[in-house]
Amino acid sequence: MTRLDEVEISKIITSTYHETLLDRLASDVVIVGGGPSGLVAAFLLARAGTKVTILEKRLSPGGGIWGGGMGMNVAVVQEEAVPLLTELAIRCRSARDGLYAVDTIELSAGLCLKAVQAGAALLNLVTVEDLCVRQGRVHGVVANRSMIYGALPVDPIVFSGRAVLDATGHEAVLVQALRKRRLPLKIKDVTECGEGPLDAQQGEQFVVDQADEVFPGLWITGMSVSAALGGPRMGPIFGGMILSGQRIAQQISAALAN
Ligand code: 48F
Repeated sequence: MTRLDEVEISKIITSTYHETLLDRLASDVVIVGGGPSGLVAAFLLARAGTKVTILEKRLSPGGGIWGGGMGMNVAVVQEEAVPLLTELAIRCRSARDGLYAVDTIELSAGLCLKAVQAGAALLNLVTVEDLCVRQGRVHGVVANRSMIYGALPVDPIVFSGRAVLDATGHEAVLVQALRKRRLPLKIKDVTECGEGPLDAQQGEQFVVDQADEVFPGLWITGMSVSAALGGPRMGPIFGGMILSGQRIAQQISAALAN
């Protein structure tokens, strides 16, 4: 067995982590939220050679996938999402009428694994609380350790990106940060209502069709789209999240290429 020195173990953790942190203070794309939509966007962008950093406030990324429906760890996806999941080696079992069952452990773990292996850096336990805006354009996010955020009077630090993606799910944290300042979004103002009542068919289409740039430098994907625009919620069906992440990756790639 290799001889162990506890301080050496701590040095490896500290130096490796800080090397990544230093490198990732400036990225091409900062993705806030490691749920299905953010992870899919991260995978596709990173695979295309884009420098992607995901900031996730919880210990475990995966967002709303893990619990499936009512804690039963099965996710349902539509057949349109199956080709991408198959490419990611995530198994989808045909159920009925164009619907497939996916083990949520395999889905969460698979999306995380593929995004990181494609080159995205995922920093967990980091809570994003605000945006940096200069000359009418988002150019970064303001973040703190999740354990510090809201608990201790300690200043945050900044992660910059040429593009920032709000993939924070039901909270649409970054869109709300702009709304609070009354900064002019390219979308209608729905500050009062947020998400609409559950309608799986409409909700799934909505998060794909409406995923877009909402302010110069800021894009939205997944449930953030519904939360930001007042679209319907959709319950435990995940194809829309996968396809929304795919759509926004294409948009961001095109924007960065210009
Ligand atoms: O909620 P989440 O899974 O968002 P999504 O990718 O997918 C939605 C579905 O899971 C589900 C659904 C399907 O029908 O309705 O809800 O749109 O993932 C959002 C991630 O963002 C993290 C949060 O912990 C979660 O992992 N997050 C939220 N706020 C912050 C954040 C924040 N301020 N800073 C960093 N991460």
